[in-house]
Amino acid sequence: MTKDTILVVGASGQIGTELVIQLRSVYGNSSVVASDLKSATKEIMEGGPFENFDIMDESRLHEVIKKHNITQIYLLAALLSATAEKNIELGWALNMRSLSHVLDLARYGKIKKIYWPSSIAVFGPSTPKINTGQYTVMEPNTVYGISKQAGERWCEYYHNKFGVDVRSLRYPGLISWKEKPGGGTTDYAIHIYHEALKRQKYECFLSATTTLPMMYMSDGIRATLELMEAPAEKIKIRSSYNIAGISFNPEEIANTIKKHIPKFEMSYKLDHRQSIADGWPQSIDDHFAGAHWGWKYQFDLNEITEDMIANLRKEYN
Ligand code: NAD
Ligand code: AKB
Repeated sequence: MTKDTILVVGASGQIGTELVIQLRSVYGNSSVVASDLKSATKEIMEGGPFENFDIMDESRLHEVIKKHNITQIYLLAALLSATAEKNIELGWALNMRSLSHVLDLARYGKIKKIYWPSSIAVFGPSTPKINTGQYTVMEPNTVYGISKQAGERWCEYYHNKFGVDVRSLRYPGLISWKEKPGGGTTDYAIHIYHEALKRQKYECFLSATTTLPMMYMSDGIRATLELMEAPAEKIKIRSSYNIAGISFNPEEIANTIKKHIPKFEMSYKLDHRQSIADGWPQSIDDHFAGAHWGWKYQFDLNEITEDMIANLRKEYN
């Protein structure tokens, strides 16, 4: 059996920064090639191979695949919801073209397996908001959501038509402290911890009662590895799996922070991200992920707050 070599595209971002480290600890440092347009953390740059390239450049992608004998790709490069709304052409081009390059590599036998993340942004204002199901109305109203929904269709198509082993999760908003978030609507739930520690106050761009599905990064990374390591016959959904963690609104997260920083004050100044959030579900039904490959989240809101504050305190002290 040949050893797998993994390429992570978008390794310098919020998820890539943690995913590369976890993949290297499982598969070995030299078997995980990190790549991005910009440099990554010192730990990633010095801990194993790194390739600086633009995923839109298909010939460079082919060069990197050949150079490192890549067998699997984790494709993380994308414009997220808020950023993509500000540059819809780039949002669509990057999110779609990168996926189509990678799917074609697998179609023509150059790589064996793909991970590509989708998002709760595939749902839209007409989707039922509570316990949103795997199969439901999906009419996204952002360029990001449209690109994720189209991407899901392409993944399923390439699997059914060409036998491509592509796997995907509809991540909720991911909360983490190692890298700043990349321009999403759920980013407030990370900024709030930084501001609470730096200034004991935070001005939130979503309303106090905007409930969204969220998850701690360590759960998100574990879900990704569990999905990718599951036997192929267990992966019965080849568009993208709903996965759930917890749901909360800005007022609720602020209350957990006040337990650690009693002086913390929250104020609200809504911006364009409110209308994106208004189109998304409040909670997710992930029973297919549980039944097919055993998914269950671990971190609740109090545990997330405790861990975020403990780690960020070290940074700000
Ligand atoms: P991020 O913005 O933090 O990171 C994306 C990385 O891609 C950046 O380091 C960026 O430099 C790189 N990149 C951008 N354009 C590139 C290009 N042309 N070539 C190579 N690299 C390029 O994003 P993230 O939060 O780490 O998200 C990763 C993936 O997960 C995305 O597809 C996103 O839609 C999805 N996702 C994230 C979340 C979340 O809460 N973070 C939730 C749902 C889905
Ligand atoms: C965003 O807010 O854009 C992302 C996501 C939920 O896809 N965090």
